[in-house]
Amino acid sequence: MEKSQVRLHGFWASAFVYRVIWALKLKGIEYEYIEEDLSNKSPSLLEYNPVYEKVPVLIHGENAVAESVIILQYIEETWPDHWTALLPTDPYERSVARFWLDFGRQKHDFFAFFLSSEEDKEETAKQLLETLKIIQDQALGDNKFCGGNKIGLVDLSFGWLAHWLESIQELVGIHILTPNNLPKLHQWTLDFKQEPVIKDNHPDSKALLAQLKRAKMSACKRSHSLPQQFNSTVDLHHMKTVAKNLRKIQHR
Ligand SMILES: N[C@@H](CCC(=O)N[C@@H](CS)C(=O)NCC(=O)O)C(=O)O
Repeated sequence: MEKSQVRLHGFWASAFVYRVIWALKLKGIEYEYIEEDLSNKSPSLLEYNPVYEKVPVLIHGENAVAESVIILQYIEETWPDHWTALLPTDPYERSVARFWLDFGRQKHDFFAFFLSSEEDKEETAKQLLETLKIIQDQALGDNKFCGGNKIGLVDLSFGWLAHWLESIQELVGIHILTPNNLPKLHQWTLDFKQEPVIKDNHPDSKALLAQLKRAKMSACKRSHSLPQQFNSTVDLHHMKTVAKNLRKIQHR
């Protein structure tokens, strides 16, 4: 396979981008990585993802694929037998994996926790804990990984729990994903981080923490009322607005 056939537009601190990097590396797919300056996006990124204008975008030959979870499935379907399978072959088990991929897309407690203020951080932490319990009890169960004994697309999609949540917990000052609160999910993060491809490919934790701090401060400066929107009845519209504002200022 020609290296130039596969290209990935990304950003170094993005958990969405890392999902794709991990999938490509686990599959042994060679690719060219293009780092984007998100405050000054390349014409190619705007051309390849004109609707959302976000990374990651995967270019395969003449085709551009956007949205991390869709890219993950594209990779699996394009190279099903390359090195390792990342989705079950059984249609029902595959549908279960897709359910969890979709679940991750629908949940926004992570952003609420990240952007929480002193006043509402306990409440957002509680909400996030509920979501993590569902992931632990229903998606992971008694398995080592969500896909059974080996890592799969669902694990990759929850990869933000491993490095990003650690930094965010430090930033907010509340630790949710502890061995006491979530013993199995905590063990999952340790196992996940031990996988060679994950171990070798993640953002530097200090740089990530600094980046997240900058992003949160800018978001809060931009809108005084912002953190108050994340109360127990977090509303998706607000979340989307906040996430959009956050992304705009994130890379200044
Ligand atoms: N739902 C998208 C989210 C991607 C996303 O939010 N990417 C951010 C970087 S972490 C981005 O490109 N932001 C630039 C912008 O919104 O202008 C996915 O799963 O790929």
